[in-house]
Amino acid sequence: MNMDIAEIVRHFQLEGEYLDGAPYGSGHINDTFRTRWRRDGREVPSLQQRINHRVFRDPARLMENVLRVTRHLAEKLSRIPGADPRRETLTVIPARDGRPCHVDAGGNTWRTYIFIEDARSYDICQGPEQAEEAARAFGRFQNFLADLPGGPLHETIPFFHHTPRRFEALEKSIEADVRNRALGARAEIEFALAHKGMTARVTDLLESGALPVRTTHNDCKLNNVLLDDGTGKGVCVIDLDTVMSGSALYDFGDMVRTFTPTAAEDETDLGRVGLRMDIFDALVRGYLREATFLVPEEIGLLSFAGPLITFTIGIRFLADYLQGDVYFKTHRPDHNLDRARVQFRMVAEMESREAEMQTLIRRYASLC
Ligand code: ADP
Ligand code: GN1
Ligand code: MG
Repeated sequence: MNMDIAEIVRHFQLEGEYLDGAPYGSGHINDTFRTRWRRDGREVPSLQQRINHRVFRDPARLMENVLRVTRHLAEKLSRIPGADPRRETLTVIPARDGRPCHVDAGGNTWRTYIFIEDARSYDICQGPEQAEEAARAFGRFQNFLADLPGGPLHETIPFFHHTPRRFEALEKSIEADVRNRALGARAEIEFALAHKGMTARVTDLLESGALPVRTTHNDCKLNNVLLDDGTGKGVCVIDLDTVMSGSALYDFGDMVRTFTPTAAEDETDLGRVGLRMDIFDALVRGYLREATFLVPEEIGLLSFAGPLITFTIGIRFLADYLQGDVYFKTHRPDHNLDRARVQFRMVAEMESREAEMQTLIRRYASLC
């Protein structure tokens, strides 16, 4: 990454003396920087992001979504005694020309958010309490968006969680095998093809109207929620680029995918990859406390949501591996294949424990 961040920050409505900036976070898509400023004798951070425009084809419309969502959340928070809208939702700091983002000479779109201090995100869940807090934050986020005015948000990535379409893309990448990698990924390809039967279960129900379409986050990874350093409470849901119409099931499933594993998303030793049922328990408890809007049809499918999105992300990693690592950032050879393997291991683990998960969900759902 060779970007002149000092040049970029000049274009935003930021006061004080710029000190320095460095890459930040572990996201797979955008480029994030934390910059430091001296303001009124105090050192303060700020957050800049370059939107990946190969992934998000229309950054201007994406920013319209972000503004609608963050303003709605800030307005809700401003009516809750003790809540802090500048900390509990993202706040866009506009460019000097008043626009929500700045386009640099190379055609890259940049934005600035208030940096939320004394909080952080985690790649691996530290325990049940953390799972409960993070799940509550995502549940509350969905709840707040249930009455978002102004009609549906723009679709920033078409068919983002459409598992049958993701499966078709995988089939094409196996067929094309442009990097001659299919042979080395034989076991993963077999696993994927054997699971075709699960792919359309939720999309069919959404399309027939049997399941509700809601405004959802669509990337409910554990590392997309900031937790308070002091109290461990969920502070702010971040990474709003994929907030759009979707199913609460994919959001819940992404929490199961990223909260419950005993190892990292890209662990190379599969012997270390397992599912923590104590974390699943806490996540269900936290989520159902806030997601009071769920209908019985959704609750009945919660135990399937984890395997479904984990499989979906697994086939996306596998397809990207076969295509030559063109979508997700990779940091070593076979990185996407390692990620796909972990996802498939987790799918198998979740499938073998689905009855246990169902029992826990029923218990908490009956308490709500
Ligand atoms: P990506 O789309 O690449 O995943 P994110 O928007 O999730 O990018 O940001 C990457 C990381 O930067 C997050 O995991 C989080 O740790 C940190 N981060 C993002 N926004 C903020 C913010 N406003 N304040 C503090 N940290 C942030
Ligand atoms: C990407 O941006 P990040 O790292 O939060 C991806 C998600 C995947 C995730 C897998 C826009 O999320 O869909 O689930 O990686 N985001 C996009 O970890 O494709
Ligand atoms: Mg992220």
